[in-house]
Amino acid sequence: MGGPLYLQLKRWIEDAITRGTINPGDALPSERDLAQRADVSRVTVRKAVQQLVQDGVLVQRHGSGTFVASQTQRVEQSLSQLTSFTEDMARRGMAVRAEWLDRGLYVASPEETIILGLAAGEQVARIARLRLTGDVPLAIERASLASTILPDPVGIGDSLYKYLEKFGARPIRAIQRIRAANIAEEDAQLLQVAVGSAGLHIERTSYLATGRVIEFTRSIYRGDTYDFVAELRLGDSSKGAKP
Ligand code: 16G
Repeated sequence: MGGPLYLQLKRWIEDAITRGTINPGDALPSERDLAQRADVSRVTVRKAVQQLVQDGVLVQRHGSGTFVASQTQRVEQSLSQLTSFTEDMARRGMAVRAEWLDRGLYVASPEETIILGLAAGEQVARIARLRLTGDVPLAIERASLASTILPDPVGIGDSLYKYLEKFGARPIRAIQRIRAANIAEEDAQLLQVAVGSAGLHIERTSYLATGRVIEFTRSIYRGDTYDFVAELRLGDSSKGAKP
């Protein structure tokens, strides 16, 4: 094999994972061990490992070492049910967690003011989360809600919908718009995918029974982990047609 040493080592580690010599979840041998086995310097090992972490092949956990990333299972989400991320994952028996990227009260943007039906100058609660199952990041969700509904964005706990439910403010209807997107640099890093990878950009506007908009969320989902599934039925215009 040719090319710089760290790239050769990187390929060697990738091959070991493909062959099953080391498996998802396994700890990578120590830097010193790898350097000895491959007869390269520790700097070379570090460089190869850094690249593999960037590519999402390896994950580093502070204090416990470097591991082979879990293989991403594709997740199917129905497009006809208004469910929360936590519920979707619980139904599949998958452990779910969130890493907070932002939560706080801000002066609403003109777009938020219009969509959420706020008064001019009113504050908005913004929550941004990286959603993961185990170590695998699936999506980034950035939600805006009226500050009257969510005066304390820090207090929501694990699930936004569970929190809203407590106050009788869980949405009962939503409009969701989905389009293809190439994942930009900052988001790609959070989602552990290469910059420009395929993703799904989703906007959800959710409503209360009264018709009031309760949530406006922009999300970016990894294209390699999510399938959105819709059930289609024969429309009204065909009523009366013979089966
Ligand atoms: C879903 C929704 C998101 C909502 C979240 C609440 C999509 C594309 N997005 O992920 O709009 O805010 O669920 O989840 O489905 P939580 O109750 O677990 O916080």
